[in-house]
Amino acid sequence: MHLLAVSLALVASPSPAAQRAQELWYDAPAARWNHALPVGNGRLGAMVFGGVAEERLQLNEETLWAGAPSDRERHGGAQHLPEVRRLLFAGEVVRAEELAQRELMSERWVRSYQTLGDLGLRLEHAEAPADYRRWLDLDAGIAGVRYRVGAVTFTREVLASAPDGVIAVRLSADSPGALSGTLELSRPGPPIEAEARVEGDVARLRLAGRASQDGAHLGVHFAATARVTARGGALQRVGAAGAEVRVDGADEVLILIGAGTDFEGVDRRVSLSEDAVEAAAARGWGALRARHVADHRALFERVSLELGAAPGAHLLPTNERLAAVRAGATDLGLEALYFQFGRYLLMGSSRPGTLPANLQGLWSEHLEAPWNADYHININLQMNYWPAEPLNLAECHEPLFRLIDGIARRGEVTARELYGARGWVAHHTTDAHWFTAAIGQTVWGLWPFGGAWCTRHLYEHWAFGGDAAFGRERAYPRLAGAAQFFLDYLTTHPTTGALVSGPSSSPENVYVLPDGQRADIAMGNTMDHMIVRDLFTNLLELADALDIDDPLLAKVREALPRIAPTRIGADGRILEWGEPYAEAEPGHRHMSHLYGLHPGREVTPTGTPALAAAARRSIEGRLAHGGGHTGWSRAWLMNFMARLGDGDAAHEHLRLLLSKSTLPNLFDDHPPFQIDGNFGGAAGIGEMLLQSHTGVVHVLPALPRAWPSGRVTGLRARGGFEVDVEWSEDGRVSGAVRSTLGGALRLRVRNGAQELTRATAVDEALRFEWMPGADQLVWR
Ligand code: FUC
Repeated sequence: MHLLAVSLALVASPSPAAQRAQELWYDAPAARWNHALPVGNGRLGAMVFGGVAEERLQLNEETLWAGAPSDRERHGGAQHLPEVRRLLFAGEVVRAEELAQRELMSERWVRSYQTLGDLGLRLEHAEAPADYRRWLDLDAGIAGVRYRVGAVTFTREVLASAPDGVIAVRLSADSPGALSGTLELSRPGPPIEAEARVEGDVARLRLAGRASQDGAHLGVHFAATARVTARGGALQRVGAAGAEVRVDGADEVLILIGAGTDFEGVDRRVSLSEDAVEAAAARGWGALRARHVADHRALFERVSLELGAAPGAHLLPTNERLAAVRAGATDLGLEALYFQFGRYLLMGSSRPGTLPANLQGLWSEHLEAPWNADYHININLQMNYWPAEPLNLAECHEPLFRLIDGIARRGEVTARELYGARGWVAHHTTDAHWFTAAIGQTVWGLWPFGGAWCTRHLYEHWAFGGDAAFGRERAYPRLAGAAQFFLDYLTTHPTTGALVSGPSSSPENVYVLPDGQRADIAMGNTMDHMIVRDLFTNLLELADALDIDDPLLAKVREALPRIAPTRIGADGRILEWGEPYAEAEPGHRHMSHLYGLHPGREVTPTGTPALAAAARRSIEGRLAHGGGHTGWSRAWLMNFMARLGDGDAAHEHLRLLLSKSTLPNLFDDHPPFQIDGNFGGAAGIGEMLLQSHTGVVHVLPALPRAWPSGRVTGLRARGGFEVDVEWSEDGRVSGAVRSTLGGALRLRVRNGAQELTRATAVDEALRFEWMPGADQLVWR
């Protein structure tokens, strides 16, 4: 809902130029995967290369994982826990670490998420192409290619339809009979079955096999179908293995691709490949396209952002705009495009009923992806979902809740076996089978806070949308189970008497002991406590609001103030560990001890100014030593700076994200490609425009000087509010807040001293205006 445009008509609806601005485009085919353009429907994805003589669509199906669920728990590991803790409290850190490594850790065996394969097209053209253009229209959700050969213009459109469950590719030409070439489905790696059949005027290419890695670990069975029709032309089976299809003299070619697996023991190979493409074919291209665009726009157009792009900026190819930013330019149009691209990617990789967006969303050409393209839950997966609520894609959050249900179930075993605790726990990473054991090295693996961090997403979904049934039935039990674990797990510090965590690492950093030895696990790390306080606070808030009566709550209330507080070191920075150890890597990419600033909410400039100042010094310390070198780390810095109210610093990190950590197709570069930075970057722009984590709807809390004027519609704030804002060079800010739940609205604008409070009714829209000179905030 665009309040400004629709209900209040303060400004005109987006201009055609603004609509064209929602496009990535290039004047040459993708030379590499990182130049290709993604389409996705949450379950199926394709990377479109846009070649002229040879087109490649690299395909994915999100459940195509090698490996199977297996029991990797360290059964009985809990008996060693007291000794590891005793050694750590006694300062015998190295011995503690050896014992923990030997007795608590499971082998690192995770298997990879894998590519489905490629659709290859070889097209016959007599001459070299001219007027080439390929694009990704974020607003329609369609990738396209257009070029001219001689007098004939060829057009290609590719979409991944959520309502129809297929990828559709349509080739056309403006002259009859101009399309000739061959098509093939293939897959790298182990042998697979590939076949082609032609029946009448329909060809069907089929690919089937089983995911494997290192031979021994067998994963899901998969099947893919590409159904090909060629209007006006002829189809025949060709190729050495008879697995290719040849098209001759067609006016138009339509390819419908479906794929499924037997993930979680449910065999959906036929239904999601063969049946899905036949059903889509019965609709025809026109209806498929229209249904896709309507479904896509219903989500995408909830939010618009204009930052006053230079006129004509969109006339330059996206890679050239990126190169200009790398050379020092600021491109406001590209910043807005990056924001919307983040929303587009979430829609494409995470829809209700699907698996969550993994480290690559769902776009991966590998058989062994970097970090297996798994679900790292020591920041990466959570970052993927930072934009979901504020950027108005709440339903795209749902797959994460499915993951939480999975790890909560398996995490009960880990809680019992590794810690002798009730409730549930998950460590630093998981996969599509939801394992929760501590795997690999202690420096990353011995960190039992991944699940608790995930639960803040359940809390946020409730806080933004106010769905009481969700709060009661889905959020509360998960938060309560995690809280139960920590009530059992936290231990009393022998000298301070405070409740502390441990043994655990501060992800994934190493500290230096006074004698020069290095270690990673400790008792009482700052992030651990911030996460547990966050969990306890969220749980109590949820229970209060929903009138939940549970004996657990009294214990949580009693434990909360006993958790060791955050400490500031002699150098003014927040201590990362319980003791003032030196970091082995002072520019480390993780800034775990700042969790309370973001995504948590216990550190705020107004509520805890000393901690906020110490957080800033901690950030400066990391940056002075090369911090922010991974894409996701840079994106996190944007969010921190926005929470500190420093729009210029946040914007500088956005510029650095674009110039140092962004690939030609705007994918985030860890390096290599990892999607978290895209989502964290989009969320960071959101945090610059609107915040609500303190209970106040704070409009433009971190507006940089680089954005003197602009307009945003459809952002969401906690408490069920939707906000439209417009600001101009003279400093005036005006906008509207719509309440979806009714209830009290507290409103603040920029750095204004005033806060307005008003009771709202459901669906009531309130207009406001702020004048900077007079620092006056009024309802209009
Ligand atoms: C965390 C990070 C790495 C990488 C990996 C997938 O472990 O420390 O940088 O992003 O996740």
